[in-house]
Amino acid sequence: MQQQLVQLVAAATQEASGVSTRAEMEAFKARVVGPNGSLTQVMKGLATLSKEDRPVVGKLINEAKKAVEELLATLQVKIEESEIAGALGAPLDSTLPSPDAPAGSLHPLSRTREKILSTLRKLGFTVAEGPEVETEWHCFDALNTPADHPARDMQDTLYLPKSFRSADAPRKGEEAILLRTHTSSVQVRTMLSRKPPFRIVAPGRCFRRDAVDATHSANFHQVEGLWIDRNVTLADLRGVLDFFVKETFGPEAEIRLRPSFFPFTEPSFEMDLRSPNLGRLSNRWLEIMGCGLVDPKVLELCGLDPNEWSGLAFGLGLERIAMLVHGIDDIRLFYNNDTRFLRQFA
Ligand code: FA5
Repeated sequence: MQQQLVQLVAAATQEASGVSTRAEMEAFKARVVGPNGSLTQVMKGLATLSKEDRPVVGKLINEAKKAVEELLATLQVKIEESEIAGALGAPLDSTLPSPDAPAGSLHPLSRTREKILSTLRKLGFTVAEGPEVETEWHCFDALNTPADHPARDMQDTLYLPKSFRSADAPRKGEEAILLRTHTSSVQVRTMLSRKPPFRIVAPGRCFRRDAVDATHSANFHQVEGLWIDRNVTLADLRGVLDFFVKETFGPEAEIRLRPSFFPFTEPSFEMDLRSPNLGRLSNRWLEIMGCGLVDPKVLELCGLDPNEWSGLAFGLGLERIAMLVHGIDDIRLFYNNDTRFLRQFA
């Protein structure tokens, strides 16, 4: 019987090599494992064997059955592939992208960020980055923000446990570590690490303990601009901001610098924008960013001689710009990942 089984598997293997269609495979299957198939007949003979021979032959039958099942599985794959190739008119290429996956598109915040960066690149600004986990010194002290300034209050700043330290944070005593509240910390890092003159633009995430509403989020994005050179003036600031606003909101857009206060700029301004292209907000003055000339104290704290160097700086909220450009009235829509919202910007 062992000999019979070996021959049976050999014959089945030989026969399988000639099978090329689904109908031929079904017929082959019936001839071997169907009710009257060759292997089924051998299995029926098992009952006639002695009690001693049965386990030995049973094992051989199982092995033959397994070999036939493998032949059938291989045939199944071969036939499916040839059927697909027939339908496609070409061999199957499983590395091709699925036709069902629609192309994605940039998130409206990424799109707005790219537009802002490309506008500022035209004016010679290059992109700079800094850590989101920042030291208190980079976020506040170096920006002339004394320890009792409200911006450092535990109420609106997210401090991290003392045990947590960012990889490049200087290990100075007990200095507090926090999630940066603005991208102005990148100004400090750039002044400390680069030799002027330079113009940088720093996009990135910021974190504040602000109550979330239609215009505020605890995690939002800013874009910071810094230009350090000799004899940088308010005329340069106005020129940069006017160009930025016209590129972003159209050539009719106007700007207004309204005196304000930031500890790290002197003089400081809120920049307002007015444009006829803003739907229901058209022709109204809208506050969109803080700006000013870099305070000489900040230059000094960052190792630059204020008698030689001067600078301008500005910082805007990315969400605020994207909301104005697209007429979006709730900041939370940016973070919900609802594809019905996102698809409108594809
Ligand atoms: C600052 O953060 C200054 N560092 C900006 C600056 C840079 C001034 C350089 C001068 C020179 P302010 O706190 O106003 O300023 O924030 C700037 C912008 O960030 C705001 O106009 C607003 O659009 C955005 N912003 C602030 N807090 C939130 C928030 N919780 N959610 C969304 N956007 C916010």
